[in-house]
Amino acid sequence: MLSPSHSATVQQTGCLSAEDIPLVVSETVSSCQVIDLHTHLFPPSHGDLLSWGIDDLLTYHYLVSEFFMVAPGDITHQAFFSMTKSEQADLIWEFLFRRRTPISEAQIGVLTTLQKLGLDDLIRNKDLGPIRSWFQNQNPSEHAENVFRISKVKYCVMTNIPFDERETSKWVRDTTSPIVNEKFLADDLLPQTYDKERFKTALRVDPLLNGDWETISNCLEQRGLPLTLEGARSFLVAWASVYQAEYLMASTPEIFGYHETDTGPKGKDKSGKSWPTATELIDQVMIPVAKRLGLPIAMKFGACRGMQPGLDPCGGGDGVTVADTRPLKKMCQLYPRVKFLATFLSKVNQHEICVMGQKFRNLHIYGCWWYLNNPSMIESITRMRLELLGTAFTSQHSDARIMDQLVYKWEHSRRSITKALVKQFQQLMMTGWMLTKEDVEKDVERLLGGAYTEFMEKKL
Ligand code: RAT
Ligand code: ZN
Repeated sequence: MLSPSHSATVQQTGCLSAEDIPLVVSETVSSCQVIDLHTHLFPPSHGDLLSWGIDDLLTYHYLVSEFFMVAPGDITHQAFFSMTKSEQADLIWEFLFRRRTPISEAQIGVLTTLQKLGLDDLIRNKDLGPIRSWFQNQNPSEHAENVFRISKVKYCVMTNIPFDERETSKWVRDTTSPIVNEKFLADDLLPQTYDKERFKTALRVDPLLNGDWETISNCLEQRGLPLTLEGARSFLVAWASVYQAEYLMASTPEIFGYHETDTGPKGKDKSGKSWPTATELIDQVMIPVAKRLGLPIAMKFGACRGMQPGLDPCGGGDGVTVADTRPLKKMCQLYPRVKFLATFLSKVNQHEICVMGQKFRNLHIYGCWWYLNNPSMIESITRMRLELLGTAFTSQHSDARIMDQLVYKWEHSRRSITKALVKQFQQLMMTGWMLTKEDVEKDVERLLGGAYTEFMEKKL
């Protein structure tokens, strides 16, 4: 809601004055429902796959990495990961929140989350016990809905990995349930009762981009499919239908080549025959499946997996690398009718990828991913994107792994997006352009999900 004085200005002229901009933009951004187009969340009906609550928040991999920077040397990675989750959380609380000022983005994020959940008094006492008790008293389904409401997330897209048995067991009865004629048998599908308006799905296909035929062929074998590229296509078609996927997605390995930059097969099978290359798996499996099902492909570039293997148990061992943008350029050129969504992890890649975003009608840039999901970087990257792309991009996705993280990731992102937009609108108004509150609402809605929907719906 606008404050009375600002409402008055708007009502008289229909147009905003330069002084109105900060408040109007901040109120519009903070009240707009967002589409969160990449998360690692699951519905409460998927039981232990859904992470939520204070112990999960505190043992999030960003915080585990930060803990090890300051923890005593005798707490080894091995010793830490053999503790219970609550013991790990206790240590992180002690070292990062009590002995030091919790000033990093991930640390402030925990506190913003608790504050927005209404736990201000408990934060003041810095006592983890009562915070833990509060979470223990929440019902997971009601809590998830509360988090959606507080963070104003209309829906989130999950990451659904057909190569991961822990996940597939929530959708299909057995690890050996067969795929016949590109389908699972109806009797093998487990009923899904979750709220499909809140949780959408995406089919994750990393082993294709990794050229990891071993993982793929093991899964084909389990499902009674031939160990061929055709078998791989049937596998993905069957899973896309189980999940009702909104898009295919993958992150690339650190060294990722495609066509002229592909370095060849990544291994051999037992008979000594080379595995298919990543290029073959992309061109002959991923692209044909995307075309056939009419699904876009979301790609994430620039993760450097396993930089610190000691942190791998919590998913925190990965680093960042400047990615080669040529493979994406090549895919956009070769397949102008296939839609690609892309995000890059390195700050260094951001300018290059903005320019690429202007050149290809089948490319949509989204989000400030992972190590970029920090206020200063979101603000500067969003500003650059506004300058180069107008509102034809998606400003953020949360990548939340813990349900409660939606609260802080969106609260903090909204603040940074507001700052970037205010500056850009002020530039616009210096030209004498008449801007209404409706214009601002339309632009904000685009940045927070509308541009994604427009891209998904547009005909190429
Ligand atoms: O952001 C993260 O939490 C990372 O660990 C990755 O999972 C990344 O988001 C990915 O999707 O690969
Ligand atoms: Zn992710």
